[in-house]
Amino acid sequence: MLTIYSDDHHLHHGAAELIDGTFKPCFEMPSRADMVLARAKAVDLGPIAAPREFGLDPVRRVHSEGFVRFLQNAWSDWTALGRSHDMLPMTWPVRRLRDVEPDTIDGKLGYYSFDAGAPITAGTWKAITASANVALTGQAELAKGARGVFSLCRPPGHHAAADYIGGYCYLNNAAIAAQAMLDQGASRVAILDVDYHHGNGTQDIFYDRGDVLFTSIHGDPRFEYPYFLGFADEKGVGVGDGFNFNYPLAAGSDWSVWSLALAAACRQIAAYGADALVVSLGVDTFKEDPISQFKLDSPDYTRMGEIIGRLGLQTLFVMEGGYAVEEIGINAINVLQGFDSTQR
Ligand code: OKP
Ligand code: ZN
Repeated sequence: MLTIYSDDHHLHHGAAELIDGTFKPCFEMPSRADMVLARAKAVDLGPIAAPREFGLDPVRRVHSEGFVRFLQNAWSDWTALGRSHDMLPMTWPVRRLRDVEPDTIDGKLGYYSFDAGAPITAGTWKAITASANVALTGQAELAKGARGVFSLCRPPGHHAAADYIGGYCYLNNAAIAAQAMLDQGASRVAILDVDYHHGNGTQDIFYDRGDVLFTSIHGDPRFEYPYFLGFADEKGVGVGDGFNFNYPLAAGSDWSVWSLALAAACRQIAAYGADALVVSLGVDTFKEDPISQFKLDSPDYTRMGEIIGRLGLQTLFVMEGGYAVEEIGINAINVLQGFDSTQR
């Protein structure tokens, strides 16, 4: 399988995230992508190519104009105040507060985010646009006829919605790629989000649409981040009604439980009649993941890839989470090797 990768992800390296009421070094760190790349090379997964530049038009197909402007200008607005440390928000427009974009960067930072888990640094804009280009280049290679492509995105994207960042995510790489497929002629695209956390951003972007089916298997929001989306009764609205499926699972879920949800999700994807599939590939479902509570083991990821491969769809894998850095490469690449093993 072809891997798309850019070294520009190194430009994004947050110092700390607010977690459990305290600042801790960011779990989402550059070595994650380095480990996945190293494993792809070690097992000779296939060629590795740099992304092409797609500009901001495909990004604006998914994200709002004001949000993209905010991200593009954020660091210069911040440093203009004499600050050189990472940006983090601290005030959010929750229930009954006004929906008005503030003039100042501190106000904008809260307006365009939903948590303090996504620091903006000097290199963040360059890294997130490179990450989107990695997804778009993978999509372009798929359009040329590849059966499967791996977009080794970092930073991840599935918590980012049309107009907010959060949970280590800025631009929604999977959503941008899915929209590009539609813009180039696909009628129906399915997104399967296997990251441990619910893909609230992706769900939100496509919630009122019937041309994208979104399905996600994740820690039940009753106990797990992002807490405020990802329940089983979220089915879509309007023409999108019936095109959203969530599988919230209990803490401690292992492959025997997780694979039942995957089988159900795959039945829905098959019934949908998608032209292509985007997989939000998080491997934070791993038993040793430091911030997660599922119990998948490394061989389970191979099985996951085989089951996805048996759908017989052109598939773009977009890297999302996974914080057990030692094993992230093994687990992510196992999925891709499992997928490739179903190719004839
Ligand atoms: C990003 B992705 C848990 C705090 C969680 C944010 C997690 C973001 C995960 N106590 N903080 O979906 O892997
Ligand atoms: Zn995750």
